[in-house]
Amino acid sequence: MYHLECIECGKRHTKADVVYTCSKCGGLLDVIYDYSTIELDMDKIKKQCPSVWKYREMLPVDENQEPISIEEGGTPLYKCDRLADRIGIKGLYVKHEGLNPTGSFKDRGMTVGVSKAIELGMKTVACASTGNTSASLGIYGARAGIPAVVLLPEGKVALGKVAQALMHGAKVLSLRGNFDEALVLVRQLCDEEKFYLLNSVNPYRLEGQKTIGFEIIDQLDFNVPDRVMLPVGNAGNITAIYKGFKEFMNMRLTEKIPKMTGIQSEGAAPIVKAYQNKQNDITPETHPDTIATAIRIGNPVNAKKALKAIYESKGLADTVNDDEIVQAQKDLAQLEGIGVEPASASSVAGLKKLVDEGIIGKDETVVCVTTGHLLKDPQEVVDMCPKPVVVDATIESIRKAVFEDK
Ligand code: AN7
Repeated sequence: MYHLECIECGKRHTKADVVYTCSKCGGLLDVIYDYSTIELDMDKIKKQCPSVWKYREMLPVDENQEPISIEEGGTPLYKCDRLADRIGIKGLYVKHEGLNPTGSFKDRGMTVGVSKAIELGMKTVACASTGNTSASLGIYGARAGIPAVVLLPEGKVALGKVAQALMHGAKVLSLRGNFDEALVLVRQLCDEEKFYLLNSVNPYRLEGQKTIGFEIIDQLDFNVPDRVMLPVGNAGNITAIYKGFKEFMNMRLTEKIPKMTGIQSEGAAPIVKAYQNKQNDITPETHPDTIATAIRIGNPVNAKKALKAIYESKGLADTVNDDEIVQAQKDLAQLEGIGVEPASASSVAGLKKLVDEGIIGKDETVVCVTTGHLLKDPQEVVDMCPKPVVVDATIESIRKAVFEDK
C-alpha cells in the first residue's frame, strides 16, 4: 500500500498516475507507505544475502509485476583499516556500489524504475545523463525489451559509460549543452512523447536506491554507523539513502540515523553553498566543471529533498578539489584494492579533509559510498597515472626497468 505525495503542498497522487512532480504545484514527490500494512519477514531479512529485491515488501512495484532485474545490489561493504589509518579515523567502511552489474549504483534505481515503467504500460524509457544513468538505462531497457533514449552532454561523458549505452542499443544523443540543459529537454520530450522519464526526479527510482541504506544496516548486523558520506550531483542518492535509514527506523529495526554527509566538487557545488548559507534550496550554477564528470551538475533537481536529509540527520555538505579527488582515488586503489571513478572518490576525499579540519571526530564510524567503478573512466586513469614503461624483449631490459627507481 503506497501513494505519491508532494513534499511542498501534500497533494496525493495514486500509484496509477504517470507523474514525476506534483500536478498542482510542481513540487517533488515522495513515495509514502502505510507501514502498518507491511509485514517484514525478519528471518529472511537477517538470513538472506543482501540485494535490491530482498526488500521487495518495501518497494513500490506491484506483486504481479515480475521485476526487470540483472541481480543488482548486494554490493560489498569493505572494512578499510589501512585507509582509516591514513585518514586518521577509527572505523571506516566503504560500500562499493561500483560492483553493481553495470558498474554503478544507478542499477538499483533502474531495476525498480524500469519495472515500474513496464507495470504502467510505458513503451519507451528516457533520461538525461552525465553517463552512468544512461549506461544503466540502456541495459535495463534491453532487459525489458523496450527502447531507451538517452541525452548526454557532448564531450563530457566518460568513455566506459558511452560504450555501455551504445552497445546495449540505446538511442544515444550527444547534446551541444550541459547536463542541466539535457534534463530540461528530456523532461519536455517525455511529457510530449509519453516516454517514461527515469532521471532521479522520478520518485520510484529513488526507492530502488534507498536499498543502499538498508544494506549498510544489514551488513553491519543492525548497528547504525555514525555517518554516511557520498558524492552529490543531482542529489538523488543522498535523498534515497536517507529515506532507507528513516524507513528502517519507522519499522523499529533501528533507533537512529547516520549523519548524511554530501560531498561536491569545488567546481559544481550548489548544495554545499546552500548548506553553508543555511538555505533550504539552491541557486543554480550555470557553468559547473570538475574532473568528476559524473557530478558535473549545476542545478540538482533533488536539492530540496537532499538539504532536508542533511539538516534532519545533522549531517553536512562540503567541497573537495580535483587534486584531492585524484589522491583519494589513488588511496582507495592502492591501499585497499578498491577501483573507483573520480566522482566516487570524492566521498573519501571529503572524509580526509573533514577529519584533518577536526569537523569529523576520529572516533566516528563512517561509511563512504563509492558510487561507480574505475573502468567507467579509463581516460582519466591514463591521464593521471605514469605511462607503462616500454622495454626491449630481453631480460636485461626488463630487469633494468623493474629496478629503475630503486
Ligand atoms: C558515479 O548518470 O547524474 O547525487 O546522469 O554517476 O544521485 O545525482 C550520475 C551521478 C555520484 C551523483 N557518483 O549522484 C547521471 C548522474 C556517480 C554518479 C553521482 C553520479 P546523485
